[in-house]
This record gives sequence, structure tokens and C-alpha cells, in this order.
Amino acid sequence: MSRTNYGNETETVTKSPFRIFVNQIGYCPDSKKTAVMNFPCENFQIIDRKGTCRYQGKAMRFGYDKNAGDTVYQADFSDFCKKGTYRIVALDETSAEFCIAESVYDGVFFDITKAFYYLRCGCGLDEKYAGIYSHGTCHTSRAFVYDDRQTELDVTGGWHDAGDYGRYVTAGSCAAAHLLYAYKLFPTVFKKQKLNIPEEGDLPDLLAECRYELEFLMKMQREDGGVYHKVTTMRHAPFIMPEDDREPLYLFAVSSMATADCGAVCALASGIYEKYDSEFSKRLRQTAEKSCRWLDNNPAFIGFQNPDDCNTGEYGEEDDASNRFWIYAEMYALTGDPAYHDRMKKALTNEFSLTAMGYTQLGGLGALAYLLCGQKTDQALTNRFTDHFHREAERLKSVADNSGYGCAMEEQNFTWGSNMTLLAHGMVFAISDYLNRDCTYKNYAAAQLNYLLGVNPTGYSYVTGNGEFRCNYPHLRPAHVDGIDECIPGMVSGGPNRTPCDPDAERLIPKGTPPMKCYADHVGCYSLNEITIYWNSPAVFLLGYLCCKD
Ligand code: 9MR
Ligand code: ZN
Repeated sequence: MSRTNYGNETETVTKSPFRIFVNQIGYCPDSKKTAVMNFPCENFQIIDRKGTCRYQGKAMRFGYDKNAGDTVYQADFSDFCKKGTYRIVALDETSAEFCIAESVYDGVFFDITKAFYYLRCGCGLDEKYAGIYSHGTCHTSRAFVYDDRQTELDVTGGWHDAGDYGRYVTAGSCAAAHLLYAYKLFPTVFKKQKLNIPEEGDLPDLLAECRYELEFLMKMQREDGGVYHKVTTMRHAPFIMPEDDREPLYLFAVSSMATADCGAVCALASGIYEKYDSEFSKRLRQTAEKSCRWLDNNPAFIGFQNPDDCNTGEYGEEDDASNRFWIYAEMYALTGDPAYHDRMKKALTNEFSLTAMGYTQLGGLGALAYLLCGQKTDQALTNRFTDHFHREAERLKSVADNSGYGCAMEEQNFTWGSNMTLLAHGMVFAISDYLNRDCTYKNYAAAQLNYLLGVNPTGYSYVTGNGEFRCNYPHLRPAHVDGIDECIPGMVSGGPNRTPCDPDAERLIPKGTPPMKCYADHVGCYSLNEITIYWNSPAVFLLGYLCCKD
């Protein structure tokens, strides 16, 4: 994977050299293990690095997978548990290399979690922590309030959102919440995980990384409790390193979504950090309380639209019902105050999903807050929330059973950032098991990771730096201009989008391409190959579950 120019700017989609699709990182010894072929085949073998056959099996015809547009065959080798490094061979085809080992995901897990550090804003990345990806300090100027240019505020810190250098409150709150819930559900995993980041002390590294975002989110709150929707330059920066982006920063209008989401994640965090740092926990709680006061004073939805002179991310939403539900559920979980319980119930009179956990639909996070809270709870509500997770897990299970690739995604799910939907579905499997205290859906959760790491019809591992055939040219500014061949590792690509909507993707993806194949590892394709913090964060959660041995 070398590149002579910066990034993949070719005029064609690179085809996978492999037609036997495996999780290119590998499998845990006791897990279900399936490889998928898109050509007729009966017998397959597993060979080790010396070429010695270690296992023989029969592939089964699955049939036509309409999302992939292929007739697929599955090779199940679940009963092969011997630790080692292998390839699968069938006819004259060979798979990418993969491992079978107990701690097989440690490396990719580290990379996916460490990715947040690489996206830090308002500081430089030191060579000690960032190695060859170190760079200078970025975005430290004060930001002008868009509607009141006399006012300049310090809102430094947090993570760059994505391939661009914007910082958006709803997106950041959602990503931080995924990480905090990962910690809350699987603490033993994260207490052990060392990320080689600057923070020292007792705080688990994941929490130290989240704190970096939380400090920024708190700065985005106005005195009256309202939270600015975003801080960005007026236009997206060209492809330059972050420290070279010196355009003025603006704080755009307050929205009710940003106010609710920021408050919600601060309430969640307040409870988690309490035992590590009571002063920090208190500030988080005060931020959350101020958000609630502002929401009380502003009961109507206040959305967000870019002003005409701004082209950075909009993150508009159609309503704020799930956002309000989320903050009240978190506040009730934190305080036990019945006033929040009442508000939460009132927010529930609106229609929204109680399992969704993306940045526009947060009902699942609110439900989770309630289900995990140590306060007095209403049995009917507990049952309702639990039931929603279980029913959604059952539904997704049958979707996955109907997919040749074991993928819990329907045709309409292959939109911008489809890999986030995939991973959020993985989270539903994990949460359902967590609530049931069993492993009913573990193989289904693992199957979503398998898809992400290579069991998919493009053959790509959608995580940079991981897998023999991996994406390496995502729409990510520093990666494109840092002059380093190998992309910053651990970045989850947005993945296939059946309605490609950027000029490069429109040119590269022929009309009629099956949804799962609407992908190109091309830097220009922001609608199918960008990276974002909230596409990485559900992957951290899913890996937390899969690596949890409790
Ligand atoms: O992730 C967002 C996706 O769901 C939307 O369809 C898309 C178009 O509005 O915007 C995406 O968000 C982008 C954001 O606006 C700016 N930073 C990069 C995000 C990922 O592409
Ligand atoms: Zn920056």
C-alpha cells in the first residue's frame, strides 16, 4: 500500500485482491467463525503460514444476497479453535491473513480508541504519543460569536469532528456518550486499556480522553445555559494540516439539541467521574443543570440551520424530543429528583425510537440511562425500555440471518455513514445481552465487527491501519497532506452509501451498484469514505463488549 502522490486519486474503484472474505484481524477461539465467498465452491481449507493444511471444511450455498448483489457461499469453521495465523483457500482463491487468538482484537481496539487522541484540537500532538503522526498546535484563537462579533470566547479543546476541522456539540456529545457508556458497561476492559496519551494518574485512559472533549463541551455553554451548536471556520478548510488552518473561528447559534445533548452527556459523566475527581464531577453537574434550566425556559424546539455564508457541517434535526428525553433521563439517573422523572415522562409522549443511538436520535441512550440508574424506577417504564432493546435485537437478528454476510443491515440502512448504523446495531445486540446477563446475541454482535473488518462484498477492512486489504485514503485532511503513506490508524470509514452524493463518488460508483458495494477508498468521496468521531465511538463500545470477559 504505497502511494506516490498524496492519497488515492485514481479514476477507478480498487477491487479486492481477495474473493474469500474473512475478518482480516481474526476471531476469538470460541467464537462463531465464518468466511464468505462470492463464487461457487464446495471445499475449503485453512492453511498456516507454512502452507500446511490445518483444517478442511465444506462451504454451504447461502443464496443470493440482494444488498450485496452476489450469490454467496459460507464457510463455517467455528470448530477450528487452534491459535495461529492462517488463510483460507478454495479453488484457486485465497483469503487475507487472519489470526485466531484470545486477545485477537487488542490491536484494533487500541487503534480505534486511540483515534480520538489523534483528532484532538487546541493542542499539538507530541511525538511521544503520536509518533510519525505528530503535528503542531491548532485552533487556539478565540471564537467570535456569529451574531455578536464583539464577543470573543475561548472554546479551545475537544476533538475535530471528522475529515473536517469543525467541532459540533451534538456530534461530540453523542460520541462521548458512546465511550462513557462503553466504560460504564464494561469497566474492567477499560481500566486495563492503556492508550499512550499525555494524561497521567488514576483515571482510566478512556475517561481521560473523554474528559478532553467534556472540558470543551462545557465551554460551549452560555451563561444562560444555552449551548452553541458548533464552532467552526466560516468555510471548510482546504486540505491543509490543522495547525495551518488559521481562519477565524465562529460560534454559531444556540440550539435546543446542542443544549440538551451537552447537558445529557455532562450528567452522565458527572456520575462516572465522581469517584475520581469530585470538583470536575460538580462542574459537569452544574453544566447539566444549567442546560435543564435553559430548556425549561425554552420549551419550543430551536433547531439549527447554517447561515448563508457558512458551509461547514449543519447537523440539523427535525425535532428535539429524543434529545430532551435523554437529558431528563440522565438527570434523573444522576439526582433521583422526581421533577426530572416527570419531565422525562412528558418527553416520552412524543414518538421516537427507544433504541436509536445516533447523533440525531438519542432515545436509546435515554432508555439506557434509566435502565442503569440506581434510583427508584417505575416498573412499567423499565419493562418498556428493556422490551424495546430485546425486540430490536430480535428484529436485527433476523435481518442478519437473511444476509449472506451476517450483516444486520437493510437496504435503506446503506446511507451516509452506514458503518455507524451497523455498529449501532452491534450496540443493540451488546446492550440486550448486558440487560439479560447472557450471551444470546454475542455472535451477532461479533458478526457486525466481522463485516467491518472484511466480511463484506468490497473485501475492505473499513478501519485504517488494520487488515491486509484496508481502506487507506479516507476523507481526512491531515491524513491526506501529512506526506505519510500509511493513514493514521484506527479510523472507521463511513462505508457504503447507496446514494453517493459527492462528485467523486458519483463518478466512481456506477448507477445500479448494489448498496453494500457503493464504496470507494478515495479521498474525495466524503459521502462514503469520511471518518467521524461518532463512527469510531460505537466501534469502541462494540469492542468493549466483545473483549469483556466478565
Ligand atoms: O454524518 C453526517 C451525515 O449523516 C449527513 O448525511 C451528512 C450530510 O448532511 O453530514 C454528515 O456529517 C458531516 C458533518 O456535517 C461535518 N463533518 C463531517 C460529517 C461526516 O461527513
Ligand atoms: Zn484543531
